Amino acid sequence: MLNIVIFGAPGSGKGTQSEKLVQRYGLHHVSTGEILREEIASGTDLGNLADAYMSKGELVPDCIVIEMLDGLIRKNSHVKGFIFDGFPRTVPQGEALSRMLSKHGEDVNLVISLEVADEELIDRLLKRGQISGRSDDNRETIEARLQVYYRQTSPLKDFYRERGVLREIMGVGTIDEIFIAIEKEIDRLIT
Ligand code: B4P
Repeated sequence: MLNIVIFGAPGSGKGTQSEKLVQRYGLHHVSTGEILREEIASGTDLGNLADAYMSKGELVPDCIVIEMLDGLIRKNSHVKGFIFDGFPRTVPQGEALSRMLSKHGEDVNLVISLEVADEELIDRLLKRGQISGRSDDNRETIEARLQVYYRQTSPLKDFYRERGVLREIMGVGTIDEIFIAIEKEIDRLIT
């Protein structure tokens, strides 16, 4: 199995690059943000709970997201590998992911961290908000999400650096240029 984490601040291009990676490598895409938004749209109990956090730019509690992922990995243990997009977002989530994968004799093979300056992130998300109507793409919530990223999510970079799997990639440029840089890292690993 090839298990890749696409990591980065909100708006760094995780979702955008993940879609291209799925097409290129045939991996199973797991976007916790997408799953949670679908739950919200369907009005499930999980969706209502998640909405209370997401609309404020906060993270949904670890125990909820980890349980969600555990079921998903178990159900898809036959796939070629996973692209984890937006998961893990905290160190406990990172530890849980390794535990869950180890049950299948696997671990995270590569973490691609997309590096983008805050002003560019804010700009992208404000633009997306105008088209997508996403409730968390407004200035106040974007700023809260960035703070949450630096406080709760960015410590994962050291977590993965210590494990020797972190690769930092400049997330600025055209979508295709960034994709080529990611592809190089993956191809180095699998060839
Ligand atoms: P996510 O759905 O993961 O969303 P994101 O971080 O905002 O977006 P992403 O980085 O994927 O940006 P994109 O490619 O779309 O999370 C949303 C919320 O869900 C979180 O805040 C949290 O509340 C909750 N959540 C999710 N996972 C969780 C977890 N594990 N634990 C707890 N809570 C969780 O790109 C953004 C924009 O930039 C797009 O419009 C795109 O077109 C544009 N863009 C991309 N690449 C570009 C480039 N190279 N140049 C110019 N623009 C570009």
